[in-house]
Amino acid sequence: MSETNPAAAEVAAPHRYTAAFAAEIEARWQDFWDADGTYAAPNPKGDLAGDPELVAKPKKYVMDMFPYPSGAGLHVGHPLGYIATDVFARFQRMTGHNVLHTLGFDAFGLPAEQHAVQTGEHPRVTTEAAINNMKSQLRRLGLGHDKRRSFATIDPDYYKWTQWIFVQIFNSWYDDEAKKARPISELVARFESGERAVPGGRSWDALSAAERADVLGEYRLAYASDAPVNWCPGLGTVLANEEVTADGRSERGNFPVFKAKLRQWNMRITAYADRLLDDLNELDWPEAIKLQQRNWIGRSEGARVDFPIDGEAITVFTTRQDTLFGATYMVLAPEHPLVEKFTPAAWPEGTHDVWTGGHATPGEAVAAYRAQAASKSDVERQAEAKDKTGVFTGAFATNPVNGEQIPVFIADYVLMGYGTGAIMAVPAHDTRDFAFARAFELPVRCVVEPSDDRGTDASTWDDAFVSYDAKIVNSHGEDVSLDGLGVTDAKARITEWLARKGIGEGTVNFRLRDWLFSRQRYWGEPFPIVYDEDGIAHSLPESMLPLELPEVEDYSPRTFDPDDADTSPETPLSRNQDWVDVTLDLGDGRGPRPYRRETNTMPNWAGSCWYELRYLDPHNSEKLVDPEIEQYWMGPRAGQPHGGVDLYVGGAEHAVLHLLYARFWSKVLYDLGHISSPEPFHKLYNQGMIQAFVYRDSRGFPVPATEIEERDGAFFHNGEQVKRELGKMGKSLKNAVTPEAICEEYGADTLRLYEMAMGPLDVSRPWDTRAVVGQYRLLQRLWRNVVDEATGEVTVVDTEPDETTLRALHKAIDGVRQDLEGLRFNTAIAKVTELNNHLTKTGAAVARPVAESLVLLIAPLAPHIAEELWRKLGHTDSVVHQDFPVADPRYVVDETVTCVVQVKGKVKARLEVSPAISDDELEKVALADEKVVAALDGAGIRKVIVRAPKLVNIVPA
Ligand code: ANZ
Repeated sequence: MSETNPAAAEVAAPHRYTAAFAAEIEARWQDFWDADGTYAAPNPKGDLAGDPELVAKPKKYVMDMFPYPSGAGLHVGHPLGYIATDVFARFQRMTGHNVLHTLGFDAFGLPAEQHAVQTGEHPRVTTEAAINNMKSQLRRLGLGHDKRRSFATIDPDYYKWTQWIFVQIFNSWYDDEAKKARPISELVARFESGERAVPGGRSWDALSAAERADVLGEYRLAYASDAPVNWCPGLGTVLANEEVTADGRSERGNFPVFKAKLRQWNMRITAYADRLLDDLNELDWPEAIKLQQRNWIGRSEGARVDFPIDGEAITVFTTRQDTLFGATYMVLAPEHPLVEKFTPAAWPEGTHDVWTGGHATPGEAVAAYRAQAASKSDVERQAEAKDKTGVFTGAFATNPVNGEQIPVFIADYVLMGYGTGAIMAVPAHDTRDFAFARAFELPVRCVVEPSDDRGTDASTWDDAFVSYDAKIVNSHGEDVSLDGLGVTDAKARITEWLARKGIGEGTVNFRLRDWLFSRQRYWGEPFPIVYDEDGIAHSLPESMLPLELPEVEDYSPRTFDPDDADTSPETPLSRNQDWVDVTLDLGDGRGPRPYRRETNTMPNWAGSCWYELRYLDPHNSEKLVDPEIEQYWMGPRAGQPHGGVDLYVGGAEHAVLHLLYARFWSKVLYDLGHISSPEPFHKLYNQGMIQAFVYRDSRGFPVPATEIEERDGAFFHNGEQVKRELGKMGKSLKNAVTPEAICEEYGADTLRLYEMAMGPLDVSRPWDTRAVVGQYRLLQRLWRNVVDEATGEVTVVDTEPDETTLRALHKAIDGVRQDLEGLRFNTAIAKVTELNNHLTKTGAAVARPVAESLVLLIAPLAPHIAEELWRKLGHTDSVVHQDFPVADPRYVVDETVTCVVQVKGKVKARLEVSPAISDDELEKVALADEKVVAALDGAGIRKVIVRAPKLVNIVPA
């Protein structure tokens, strides 16, 4: 601002757009919107039914990944996505859509629980306080949410349905023939009638209740099983792999961690692997995220092959059955259940010293190696660079293609949880097998012809030759030969041969594992499961939901002697006898009986697996969502064969887990007929991150970013020079900027514009508080183009705009429309700015239609000032539901003028530019021109004289 004395300026211009004025109108309009229900999106029926005209419009469902209500509140980085969806939603409202946009809270979470453990304060209390704080922070931004639809996942009214969904999943199985989930009662009926054989061969009638439960447990989509976990007695809890250090101790507290088997709930997501993969093709998601999901699901086509041993067989999974003739040894995972069985009492005659690991007997060697492997995580075991370790089991198996006896090893690079937990090793053509073979002096046999000049004598090679595009060699047996075939043909031929012989078959293997669904925590959804006296799990009837969390004295898990591996977790819920041991009538005809409740809780992911459905019908006490309402907002339609939310915005860090789990639950609910959309999110968009500068002192500690002085490009804190780097924004790095601070200095509209103008939405960008003022000035100029700062009167005139202005206007309308639809908010703002500057530059009073259009153009981005100006322009209704301007094509076609660019006074280029181009823009275009760059030939620039739109004169240094 040119004024040096703001107070004086306010006297001269009492109606200027200032921060104080912005604060006043913003609060006023936010109150108005709340009272008016401006953002209420009507449902076709039910308690949120409304305006039939709006319901009749095409729907747009715009959604954010909802936040965890952290006690620290929001910094300016958090709302980037929320502002973006808000702008988009507003634009959609103005282009004839019934728009659903709201925001809830993902409120079960570890921080509140840890706080509770430390202070004894109920996590609900801290969580609700955090929610309220965030709500008021978000309200200040002027987000157009339908607040009637907001909820938190900790609300019993919400988690009742999370539990209900669990019950549906528990009571269903995946029918591989129909390729969908069905009620488990249908499976029971088939077993009863004999239509389907009961595994184990007995009749259903002959099985005890417990045996039946075990059989069904093998089918249920939610099932309990003994899962290997990282158990840390010292902390009293099970840890994720990432929480365990390389030497097998807890990251937090440095206690020993043991591999233990624990009864845990799982979700059979693997049943859906194929559908989760196939349906990705129909989704409008970033390719990078689709790829991550595909890799995570990890579909591998290969074969299972039996290697005979002692009258039985070890089955391997391989993706390279074409290399069977090159298999010179086998490896089992150390935990493989057959290891003991085939391990002989003594080393066979002539066993190589390096194979025994220095142990006297195979039994000893195996036991020692198993203990060593148990202390490592799967990630460490798979590390490529790692030295290959292992030990011979003393056993030999037969390679079925050539009858060769090949040694069987155990080694930790083979994982029990993948394939069959056993491999045939082909050292010539697999990098890990090659390293192992060299370490254990095992034969390496070339069966895939190298394309380089190394030759086929693999004993001389330095590394494996890995290729899918080569010829098979050295591969012929009695009745099968693969020699000369390409990989694909060789695979087909050997697979057919294996199948004919009954020793193998083609198979598909997935990397995807079932989803471990139990947590030993307090602050999560209780399982709607009770166990009867036989230990059989029963789901609670709907009438007993929600099952609420009990009040407890102590939120911490019980801890044990850190070295005592024979302990097991005791969850906070298990200590509440009154809650755990109950007598219930489950309505199953068995009458009241004693039961014990499940005392684990669900993982944090549960609540976010289906929240898009609850926003639709948040108060429905009869159903999770009314089918007609679900169909209206989510159902399949042209271009969206699987239905889903029209736009879902959030961080790329949720590429797999959350998005995969939510897709899985949708598919189960779809299969069971509860919803019409098998996919939750049709279009996904990942916003970038707002980064911030971190300033570190000489010791490397962050110092407060607000206390930094900049001198000649160097940075100082209390006189000491500090280093600047780009990092995350946050309290710990002392660089957090709150939205309140920016709102107070400039207003929410300025903050919104700044965040949207910083760069393309999907790109990360550094926050720069000093740059915010640029958007503030835009709003001030906009205000001045419509309102007299001295009198507060509207200055627009009822005249026809001139031709240049009409062209500038319609080009802006055309561009902004496309940009807003395409989420290119930064360029939309540039176009609004250009138009606004054009009006400022003409100096004349703005024609009413131009002013009105300008206000409508900026309304999605800066809704408060738009409402205020709209009102000032004489309208009595809100700007929110006005029609977005439509460009008149006559004025959009480009009219250009020729601009001459001179370097050292000589004409070097002629540019066709818009007559409305600004000096700045023209200078940029000229300096970027190829011929100009060539003419300058790397010389610096002393001066650029610009006379837009006709002349640019460059004086080189
Ligand atoms: C023989 C072979 C020869 C293999 C060759 C590879 C190359 P993806 O693509 O990830 O599915 N494998 C199988 N089960 C394993 C386990 N439990 N732990 C570690 N490795 C395992 O990989 C499949 C390949 O990984 C399989 O094909 C097997 O090695 C190995 F020239 O069999 B292959």
